[in-house]
Amino acid sequence: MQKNTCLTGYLLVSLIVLSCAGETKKAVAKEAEEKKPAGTKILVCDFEDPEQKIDVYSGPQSKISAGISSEQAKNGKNAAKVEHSTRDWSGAVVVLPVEKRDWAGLSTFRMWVYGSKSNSRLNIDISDGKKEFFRYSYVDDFEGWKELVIPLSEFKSRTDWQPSEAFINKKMDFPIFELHFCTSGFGKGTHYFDDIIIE
Ligand SMILES: [Ca+2]
Ligand SMILES: [Ca+2]
Repeated sequence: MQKNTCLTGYLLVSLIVLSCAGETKKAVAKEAEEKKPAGTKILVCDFEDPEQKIDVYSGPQSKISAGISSEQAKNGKNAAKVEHSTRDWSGAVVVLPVEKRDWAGLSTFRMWVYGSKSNSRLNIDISDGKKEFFRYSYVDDFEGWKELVIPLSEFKSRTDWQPSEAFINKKMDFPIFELHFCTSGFGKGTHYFDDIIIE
C-alpha cells in the first residue's frame, strides 16, 4: 500500500513537471512569433506633409509652438520646428496613425535632431498602450543635424510624473498611441526634428 502511494505520488510529480515544460515551450514559441522579420522598419513620421498635425501643451509659465517647416530638413523638404520658452513644462506630440502603433519585436528608436548648442535638456516621452510614460533625456550640446539612435530599453518609466489613469508595470505595452518627441524642463530654444523611425 505504502509503495502504491509512493508510485502515485511519483507519477503526479512527473505529470506536473511535464506540463510545466510544455508551458515554457509555449511561452518561447509566443516570443518567437512576436519578433518581426529582420529589417522591419516603421517610419513614424518624416514631417513632409504640410498638413501633419503637431499638438503642443505647456504649463502656465511656458510657451511653445510647433509646425512643419522648410527652414531646415534632414531628408526631403520639411522637418518639424519646435520653438519654446519653458519655465515649468512644455511638449510637442504626434499622434500615431493606427498602422504605426504596433512596435512589438522592434528594439530601436531613431530620430534626427538639429542641435543649436542651447545646452538645454530635452526629453522624448513615449506614452504606451496603458498610458504609462517612458522617458529618454539628452542635452542639446551639438550644432547641426545629428541622429539619435536609442535602444527602446533605454526609455525608462517616469518616476517624477505619470497620468492618474496610467497602469504602471515598467514594461512598454503596445500599441503606442502618442510620441512626445520634444518635451522640455527649463530653458528656451528653437529645435528641428526629422525622420523618426522605429526598427
Ligand atoms: Ca523630412
Ligand atoms: Ca506599461
